[in-house]
Amino acid sequence: MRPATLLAACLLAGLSAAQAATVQVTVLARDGKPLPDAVVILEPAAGQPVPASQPVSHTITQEKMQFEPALSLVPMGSRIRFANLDRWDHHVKGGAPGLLAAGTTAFEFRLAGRTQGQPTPSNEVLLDKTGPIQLGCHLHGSMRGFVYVSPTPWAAKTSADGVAVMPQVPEGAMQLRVWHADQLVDQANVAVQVQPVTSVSVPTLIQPRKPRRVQFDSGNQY
Ligand SMILES: [Cu+2]
Repeated sequence: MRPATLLAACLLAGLSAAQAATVQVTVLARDGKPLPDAVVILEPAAGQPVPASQPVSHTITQEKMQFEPALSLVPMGSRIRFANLDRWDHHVKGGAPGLLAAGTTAFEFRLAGRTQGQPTPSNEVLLDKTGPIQLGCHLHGSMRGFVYVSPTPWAAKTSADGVAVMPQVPEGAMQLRVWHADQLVDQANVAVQVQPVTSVSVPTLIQPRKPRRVQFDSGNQY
């Protein structure tokens, strides 16, 4: 092996070794206060290949006229089971946030109300496209929920104090994307150089519509 080739091989081996960092991101609302329930995603800046995430099976219930959890973050290829825990019917429709209100849906179905002693009415959806999905119900206009399908394994929701923590992020140049259900326009990506200890504060123009219930089904990681 020529020295140059050997050096290249060593560099590659070094890069592929676990040089992983923990990235902490604090997202701020327009008024400077911490922004909870924001989705934070890291993507390699130079378009390097992204390791495939392990898809998950996740359940969203309809209970007391609400989608629970109101915001789910799942990897690409995950399956979501919708289960109606109310005694009355719900409709479940999902689509891109801007298109759902206009009547374009990616999926929609009706779930009968639950009857005691019977299996919970449910239906499963495979998520094979990345990005945000808004959930709604034709029967109850106030029902609103969101699912974000992440294109990379480095994604997290911000907690009540606006902080998202992503472990096992490879070091190097990344693009940071922030998304929130109440954003009026897409946020500009932020360049982040991931180092062993990386802490970033991201101001945004997003102002949440109202204080939301803080709810986590399994922490702020999926
Ligand atoms: Cu409903």
